[in-house]
Amino acid sequence: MTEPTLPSVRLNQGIHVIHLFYRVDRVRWQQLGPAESTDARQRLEALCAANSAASHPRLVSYVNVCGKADLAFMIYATDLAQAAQIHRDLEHCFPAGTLERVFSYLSVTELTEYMPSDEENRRILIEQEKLQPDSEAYNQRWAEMSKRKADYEHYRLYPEMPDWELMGFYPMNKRRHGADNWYSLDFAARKKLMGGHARVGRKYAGRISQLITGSTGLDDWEWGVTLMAHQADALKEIVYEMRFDEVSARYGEFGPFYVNLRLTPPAVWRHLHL
Ligand code: 76R
Repeated sequence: MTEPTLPSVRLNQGIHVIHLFYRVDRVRWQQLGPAESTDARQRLEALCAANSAASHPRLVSYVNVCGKADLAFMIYATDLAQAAQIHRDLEHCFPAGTLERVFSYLSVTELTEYMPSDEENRRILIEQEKLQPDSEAYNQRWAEMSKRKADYEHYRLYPEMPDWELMGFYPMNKRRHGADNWYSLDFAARKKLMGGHARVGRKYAGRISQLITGSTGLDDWEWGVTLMAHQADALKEIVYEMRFDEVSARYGEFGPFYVNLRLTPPAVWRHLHL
């Protein structure tokens, strides 16, 4: 394959994430010889292997459960052109006319506006932990907090998502209707509401690993929600519990839900009888 000569299109920070959902045209697929199916699988395996970094570039294959789609993919890439190229190379793995795209989503990783500020962290050390500013103990705790914050921010921007058995995806908006307009709340009110949201979310540590990617101005919804899980009840419980939280109850609007199994290309082929 020749090197793509695309313009480099990078973010100030973070990476691009693409979710893709395809149906396989079974009638067209039946017309293929066995060698064509094997060739397609091998091309896809090679493309996944070439894009298998822990964070990015990364191409991960899934199958959709229940048939809203057959195949699903996630692409993670620093450069939009690289993400776009992986998308096209992925489609190029398949014989012409065999793939029909049923849903796609473009979003980017981002830092949250709602993390504690340095001033709030300083107050925690002085008022809650009763440390003397500039004492050795204070400086040590400050260094610990700063390291944790830097690690956390790095992980938000350059996520290393686990290959758990399930990947749930849905897009969402914050409501902008009449009295329920998220965007007319002031920052302090939004921050307080998001604090409640995060408390619910943290209860699912170990059962859910979440990736919230921003897509305002990039795709038809404002965020993509990707939830890795080992079991479907974890997906159901977190979404159910969050529905009672004011941020979701009052301001959340949701698009279609896709539940997908993580399978490598050979397992995808066996599962879908390709
Ligand atoms: O990043 C953090 O952990 C800080 C706290 C936090 C923020 C800022 C957080 C925690 N989220 C944040 C932002 Mn979330 N999240 C969702 C959904 O179905 C629904 O009702 C909502 C879909 C889930 C399931 C979820 C899970 N979160 C956001 C935003 C952006 C809002 C904005 O900027 O205005 C959206 C749209 C959103 C939606 N969230 C968590 C979780 C979980 C599991 C956590 C805890 C993560 C952890 O501490 O490890």
